[in-house]
Amino acid sequence: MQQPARIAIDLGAESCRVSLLRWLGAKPAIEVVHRIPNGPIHRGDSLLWPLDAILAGLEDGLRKAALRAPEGIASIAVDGWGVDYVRLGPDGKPLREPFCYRDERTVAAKQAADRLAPPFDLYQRTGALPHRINTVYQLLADCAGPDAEIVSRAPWVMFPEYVLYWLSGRRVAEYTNASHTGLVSLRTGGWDADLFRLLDLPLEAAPPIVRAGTILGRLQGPLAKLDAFRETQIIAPAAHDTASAIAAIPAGLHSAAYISSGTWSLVGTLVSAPVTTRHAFNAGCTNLGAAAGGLLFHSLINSMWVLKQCMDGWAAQGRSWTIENLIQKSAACNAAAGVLDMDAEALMLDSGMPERINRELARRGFSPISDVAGNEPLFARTIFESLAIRYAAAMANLGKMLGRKLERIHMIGGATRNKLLVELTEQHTGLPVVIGETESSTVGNFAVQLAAGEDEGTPLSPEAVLHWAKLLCEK
Ligand code: LRH
Repeated sequence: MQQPARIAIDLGAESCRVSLLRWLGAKPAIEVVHRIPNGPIHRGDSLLWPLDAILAGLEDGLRKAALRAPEGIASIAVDGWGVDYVRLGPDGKPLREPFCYRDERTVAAKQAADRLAPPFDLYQRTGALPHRINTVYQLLADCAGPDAEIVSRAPWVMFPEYVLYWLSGRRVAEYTNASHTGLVSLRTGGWDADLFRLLDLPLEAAPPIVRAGTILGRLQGPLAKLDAFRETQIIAPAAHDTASAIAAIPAGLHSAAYISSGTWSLVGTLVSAPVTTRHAFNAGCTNLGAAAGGLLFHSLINSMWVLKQCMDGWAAQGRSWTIENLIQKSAACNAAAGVLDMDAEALMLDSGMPERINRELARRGFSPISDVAGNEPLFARTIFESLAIRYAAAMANLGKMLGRKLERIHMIGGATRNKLLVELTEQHTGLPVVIGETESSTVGNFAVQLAAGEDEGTPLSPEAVLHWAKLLCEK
């Protein structure tokens, strides 16, 4: 039987994409039909996401996709970056533009929370590394903010699930994404009610948790009137984009690691049981839900954000570079200017990135790079080299902690197009890199939709997800 068309929405910090999967006989064809540039915006002292512009862009994308698939679209699923959320008013509409996790309000919120719930205790309860960006610290920052009266008890929904809610009318938290809030119990897989109580966060404001592959219901609203969307179901995929991306790897991961690289790099592997030892905590490894059981055990490494911030700053001064050009020219640099600590807090923040890099270089005893036209490739080379060194450290730690021999690395996401970073990664880790999908979150999103359609109502089978991932990755 001919497979019907499906749509995957992937929300990224740099762009949001609407992609269409159609079948030519038994052969799948995935096309990105619409791309919406994205990035956090400054409003006063706050760093927010332009929610209305994202939704308007998604609507345009869905209309375009409908025109391209007159045979009808069976389902739509949405994944996106983790930790951020939308607060809803009594009318079910957003109360305000959602905060970006990079907003510095969580610095104080985390310090206060650490006194009530020590980070290592939290880690052992939830498996999530208590990173300041986690939802829990953002919810606490809401309670200390100027509009706390209005927002602190208002219902919330994670960002990709907000789009699922916009499309289906159902407010849920999908498990893989919920696990990144820092509020899900490792033991039960549900919200940790004691933790909510301890931190004085209202549990009633949190949405019910559902598994990846849950069918939420029919598409609602004006789009549902389009012919192609008459029968369209809305599915919760692995809503955390990283869990979707890993679901797109067309191979078992027992003796392999993954590097999912974009704004952030995630370096890790799949484990069947959580690892919450002191060593794992000190090494900065988190345990987050995977699409079809098990956990993603990885380090979260600040990544292309640093270069993108430099590129935006240079472009504003008339020194525009394409990423392709920058990679090519940086390959020709003899060496990096030094090794950056990619985990340094200063490199997580926005604006003035070349100066931040120079301060970091100086702090580590290296000479700064003069920020003048012509030196951009040296900045890029320094970032790539530092990243590859950080990847190698993460890989060495991973092997030791798990007692597993990791023999190869599956690279997915934006870095698959960065030949220099792939080469540097092979050099520093001493392992072969298998290049996977650039749009891996989209492919994993589709794999989960297809697997969910097979056995409605039952938990996703890892074999079914792998089967579809293999088929979708065949070129
Ligand atoms: C990557 C990602 C990552 C999170 C971060 C907030 O897009 O979802 O897995 O840790 O964004």
